[in-house]
Amino acid sequence: MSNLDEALRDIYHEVLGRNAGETEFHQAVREVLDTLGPVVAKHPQYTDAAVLRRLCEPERQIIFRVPWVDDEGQVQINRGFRVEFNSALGPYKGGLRFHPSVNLGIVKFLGFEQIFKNALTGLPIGGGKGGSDFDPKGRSDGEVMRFCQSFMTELYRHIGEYTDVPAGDIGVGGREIGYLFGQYKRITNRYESGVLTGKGINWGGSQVRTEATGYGVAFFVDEILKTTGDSFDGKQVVVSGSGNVAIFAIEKVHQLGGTVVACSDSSGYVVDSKGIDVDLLKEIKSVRRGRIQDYAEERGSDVRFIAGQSIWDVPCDIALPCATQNELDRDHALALVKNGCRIVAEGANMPTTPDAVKVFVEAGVSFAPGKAANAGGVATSALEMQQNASRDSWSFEHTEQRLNDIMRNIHDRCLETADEYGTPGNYVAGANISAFTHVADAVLALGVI
Ligand code: NDP
Ligand code: 2IT
Repeated sequence: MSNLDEALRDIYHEVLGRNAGETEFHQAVREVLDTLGPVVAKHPQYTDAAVLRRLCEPERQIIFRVPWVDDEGQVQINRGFRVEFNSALGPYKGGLRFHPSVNLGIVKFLGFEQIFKNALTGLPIGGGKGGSDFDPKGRSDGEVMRFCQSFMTELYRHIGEYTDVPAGDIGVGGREIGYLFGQYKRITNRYESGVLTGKGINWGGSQVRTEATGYGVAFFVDEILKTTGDSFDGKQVVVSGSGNVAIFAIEKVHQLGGTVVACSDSSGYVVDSKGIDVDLLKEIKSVRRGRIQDYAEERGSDVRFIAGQSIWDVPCDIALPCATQNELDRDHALALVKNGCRIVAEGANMPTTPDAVKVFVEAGVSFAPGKAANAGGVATSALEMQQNASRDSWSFEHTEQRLNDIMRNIHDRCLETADEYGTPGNYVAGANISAFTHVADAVLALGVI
């Protein structure tokens, strides 16, 4: 417990008491509260109207049974979640995660982060998140479809283009969004495109949504580099994960002149000093749904696969954690700093533990938190909603330009806010304060609801 002001400490204890055992949610709240002291001191109206306490309590939490039949004819039971956290700025917006580790605390940490991330985009979207403890790994297309249909058979009554708009996250990509949208359309008899984002290009999706999170992370890092007149040229980059976010972060880093020398999945990592071959990676991970070890085997002899070890031991100038929460701890941070890493930007949500963030800040490493650096995905989802609402579709170039502008604006707003509140260069404080004041003013304006 560092320097939490008394009022903020009370809120934190209320969150701990009310949400026992939800450690990731506690961590996400704590990280925001830790930076808000100067804001609540300057603006007593936020405390008077209990804005923070309201932001820490979801507007609605839905938990439901998801029964489905596997390929052997066995009945399987999973648990589904949708946490509709805050709708002061717009309909609840945030992804669905299908992973065996999903529980209420995980969904709440993600939903809480999403409120602030979505506020930073400047677009009219509230915060929410959902998912299931369903594990898609090793499941057939038919099993995934039946699971998605059962999941939507309950979820459909809670969502809508003006209510709550889910999208993908870990384990949920284009295939799953297709099955979910199909079932929603069938149950409601409405072609309500704006009810889900991440749709296919020929049935209501947006150009660049697939690429957006990873591209956005690379654009954000490019802005950090530009603050010192630097660029990606000649930079060695390490990216953890090899899913949607990681793949497109790697692609854009290469386009901007950097070299990604390592990436990973939950079984280990590969080192490819010539630079990761993104086309091969896409083929193995997205098309064949294979393992990162296959990459090493197919790419050739100078590529090593290292099982079960930390990717953060690989020397780099820039580290982009793009896999999952708490994947980068204090020891990993110390190793990165020792090896000369100068920039860390979170493609994943909360991948860096609080102790690791401290190591980076003390070492003068530029550290960009996920709610700023990975906001490009949800921002492009909001652009998809705009296109759906106007029954229009934009070109790749136009949409990518919008994404680039949004990421630059978020970057600049973080730095300006950090300056204004006396923590120059601190992207964590800048992101939290800027997002909080934006959403808090809307919460105040709407009264006690
Ligand atoms: P994917 O399912 O496409 O990929 C996830 C990647 O992370 C895989 O390489 C996976 O390895 C690895 N991974 C997942 N869980 C673990 C774990 N417990 N331990 C180690 N590795 C793990 O998901 P995304 O790329 O979409 O999401 C990655 C991160 O980015 C998540 O934190 C997500 O919340 C965040 N994010 C995603 C956005 C999006 O638009 N998709 C937007 C903003 C943030 P394996 O295959 O072995 O499981
Ligand atoms: O964490 C995230 O921002 C996402 N998974 C994307 C959410 C969205 O609605 O596009």
